[in-house]
Amino acid sequence: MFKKVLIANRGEIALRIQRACRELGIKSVVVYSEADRDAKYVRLADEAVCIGPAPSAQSYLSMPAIIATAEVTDAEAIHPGYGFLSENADFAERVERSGFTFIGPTPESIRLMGDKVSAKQAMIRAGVPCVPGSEGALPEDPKEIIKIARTVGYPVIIKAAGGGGGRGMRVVHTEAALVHAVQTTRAEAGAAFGNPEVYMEKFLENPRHVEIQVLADTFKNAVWLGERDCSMQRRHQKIIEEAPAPGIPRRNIEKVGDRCAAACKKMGYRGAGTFEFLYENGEFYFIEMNTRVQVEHPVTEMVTGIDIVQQQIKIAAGEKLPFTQRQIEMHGHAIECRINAEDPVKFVPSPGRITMWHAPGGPGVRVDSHAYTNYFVPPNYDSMIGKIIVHGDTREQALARMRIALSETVVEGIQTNIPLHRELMADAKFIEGGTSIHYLEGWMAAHKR
Ligand code: MV4
Repeated sequence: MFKKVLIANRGEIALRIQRACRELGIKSVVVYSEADRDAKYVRLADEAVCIGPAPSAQSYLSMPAIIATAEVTDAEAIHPGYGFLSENADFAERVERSGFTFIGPTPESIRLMGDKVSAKQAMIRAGVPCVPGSEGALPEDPKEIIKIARTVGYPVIIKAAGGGGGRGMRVVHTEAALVHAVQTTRAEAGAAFGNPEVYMEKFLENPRHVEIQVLADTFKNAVWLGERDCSMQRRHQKIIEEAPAPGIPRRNIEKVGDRCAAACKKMGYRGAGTFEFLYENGEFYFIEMNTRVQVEHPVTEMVTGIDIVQQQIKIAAGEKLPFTQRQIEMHGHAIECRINAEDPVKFVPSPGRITMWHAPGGPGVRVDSHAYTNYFVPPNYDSMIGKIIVHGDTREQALARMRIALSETVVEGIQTNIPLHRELMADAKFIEGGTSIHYLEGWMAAHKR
C-alpha cells in the first residue's frame, strides 16, 4: 500500500479522500489555492502545499504545480477527485510518466470514454444497450445525414463527440431543420472542444437518468454496485440522488449491471467508473461513461457498505477486489441532497462567510462537507458546500430521515438551496418516486420560481 497520497482537489471531496487515506493508514498531502488557505481540511491534512492563486487554471488545473508538489512531498500516488483534472487523459499520462500512480483508469480508458463516439462504439461492441442512432460520427454529405435521420426517426439529437454532461447538443424535430443544426453543432463543437465530430441519436422525450457504479481491478475482476437515480436535476446540475432507483424491476437492473461489469472486463477497465443511462419505458440506453469518482457516490456506499474511495486507492495500489459480484448485497434506501451556496429561487451563487453552520445527525445520517461556522465560501469554484446523505430500511424511512436532517440543518450568513430541498421532500410526485429528468424544471415553473 502507498505510504503517502496527494489529493489534487478541494472542498468536500478533498476531505472525503483524506478520510479514506487515514483509514487505510496512508498519509495525505493536500494542494490548495490561496482562496482555500483557511479551509479546515487543509489544516487537518498531514501536509498541505499552496500551489497558486484562486483561479483554478493557476492552481487546481495546474499540472506542473501538482506534479512538482508530489515530487517534493514524496507522495507515491495522486487522487484527482471529481471535476478539475479527474478526466484529463493527458494529466493521467503525465502523472504516470513522472513516476507516480494515477488513482483512476488508464489514460487510454479516459481518452476512449472522453470521446463520446468511441465510447459508444466500445459499448456497442461490449453488448451494453445504447440509444439508437448513427453508427459512429456523422458524415459530411447532407444527403447521407438526412438518410440516417430517416432511419433513426424524428425527433433526433445531435451531440458533439467532445461534449458530454449536457454540453454541445441540439434537438432536431424536422428534416427541414436537420442539416443546419448539424452544421451549427459541428462549428460549436470545433470551437469548444477542438473536435468538430458529431453523432446522432433518437431523442428520448421524457427519460429518467439512472447510472450504474462499477469497480474493476487490474486482475480482470469487475463488479457493479447497483444503480443511482439522478433524475432530479436542473441545467445538468444534479441536486438529489438516490439508490436504488424507485420502481425499476430488479431483473432489468441486474441485466444492465451485468453488461456493465462485462464491458469493464472486455475493455480492461480499472478503478471506479459510472455508466450513465437514460431509462424510458422499461429500457436502458447508455449515453456516457464517467471515469472518476462521482459526487453522488455516497448513496451507493450507504446501500452496499462498500467504501468506493478506499477501493479506488486499493485498486491503484495493485490489490485484488476483495469481493465477488455474489457477495455484494444491497440494503435499504439512500438519498443525497446536495447543499449549494446559492439563491434557492434564482440559483445564482451566494458565496461569503458562513456565520452559523449546524450539521444534522442521528441514525442513518451522513454529512460530507468541509464547511463550518466562520468558513468563507470562496466565489471561485463550484457552489456545492456539502452533501446530506441518509439511509433507511425503506425509501419512506430514508425520506423521513432526510426531512428531519434538513429541519435540523442551520446555515446562516449565506443563502443555500436547503429551502428547495425541504419543499421537494414534501412533494407528492417526488414522494411517489420515478420522476423524469424534466420534472424539476416543470416544478419550478409551476411554483413560479
Ligand atoms: C439525451 C437526451 C435525450 N435523448 N440523449 C444531457 C447530458 C448528457 N449526458 C446527455 N443528455 C441527454 N441526452 C438522447 N438520445 C436527454 C439528455 C438530457 C439529460 C440527460 C441526463 C440528465 C439530464 C438531462 C437533461 C436534459 C437532457
